[in-house]
Amino acid sequence: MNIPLEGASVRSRKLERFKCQAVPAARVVPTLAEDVLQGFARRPRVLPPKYFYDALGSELFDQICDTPEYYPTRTEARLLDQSAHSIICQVKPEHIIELGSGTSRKTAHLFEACEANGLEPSYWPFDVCEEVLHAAAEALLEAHPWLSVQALIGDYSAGLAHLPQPAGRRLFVFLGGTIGNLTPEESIAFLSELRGLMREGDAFLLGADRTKAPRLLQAAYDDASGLTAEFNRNVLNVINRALRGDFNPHAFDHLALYNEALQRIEMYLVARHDQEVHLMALERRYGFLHGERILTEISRKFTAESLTAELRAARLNPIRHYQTEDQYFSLVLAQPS
Ligand code: SAH
Ligand code: AVI
Repeated sequence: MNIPLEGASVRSRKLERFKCQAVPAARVVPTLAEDVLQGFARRPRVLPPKYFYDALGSELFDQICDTPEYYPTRTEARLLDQSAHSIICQVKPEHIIELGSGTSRKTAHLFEACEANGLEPSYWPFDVCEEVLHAAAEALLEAHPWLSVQALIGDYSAGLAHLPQPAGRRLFVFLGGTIGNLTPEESIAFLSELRGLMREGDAFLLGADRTKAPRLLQAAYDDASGLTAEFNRNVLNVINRALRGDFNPHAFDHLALYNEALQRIEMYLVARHDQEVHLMALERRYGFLHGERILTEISRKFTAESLTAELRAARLNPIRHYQTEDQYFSLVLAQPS
């Protein structure tokens, strides 16, 4: 097989268009050790979802996006494809800043609309997972020869105040329905903080998953190929590595339930039998009873009204609401009110 080798000059031109920096925390957030200590003191035990995303977790999430059951990615991609031109023409961004950008696969629709409208914004993907930022940048630099990528590594729960503030009109983007992984309180605090950074002319594009038949939601979070289960269990590998632990991920079952009252998916790891886990770095042993659950993620689902209300609570004014015909997914373009 002939694999074309990339010329040194092509490679160096790509590198000139790529920068990567860490975003310092704007406030102190618990370390992984503190999150485990606090989360395991609660009942049910709980872990923050940001720990899913080591290199393997990001890769597993990317594979989940292609499963037949996980409708959000392809639905949002279709919606972005249909609405990107309208969004870009309204905002005319000089910078696109994406929070929790992951592989940036869907963001490509925005870049294509920029290209078609003679705009060349710079792209600032912000993610907690360094590996996914590098992989995303590599693909984007290849696909868009005009694009410069300023990757930002950091944890948005530690605040946004130290995000770089490039001059010019900015489109902030938060896709995938990741807003639903925050509690309502966390979400309003996060959106308010973002609102505080926004200047006249800036805009915010939010992707959010909608309420729908519980069986569709549950299937999306429990795919037949078992990828979501592997993604869920992987958080135990992350803890083992960070805290010299001896969790056996296979001693836990994956469980995804739709909580209708709270309009959210709840993802749990359920102990398959009584067991004790040693976290050496914490000098602690934790007992898990057969059937005991660890809450690893919530994924809230919105109505058009609850989504608008959440944005308004953060003083963000929705100016356009794009939704698929089946109302499976929403994209809302908002401006500071
Ligand atoms: N936006 C992409 C990826 C969604 S997956 C999409 O729509 O497909 C969620 C992404 O958010 C992951 O890449 C994860 O690493 C990132 N993430 C999760 N918690 C984060 C945090 N606290 N700070 C920064 N990034 C975070
Ligand atoms: C990143 N986030 C929006 C995903 C979701 O749907 O809540 C994470 C995920 N968890 C299980 N599958 C996907």
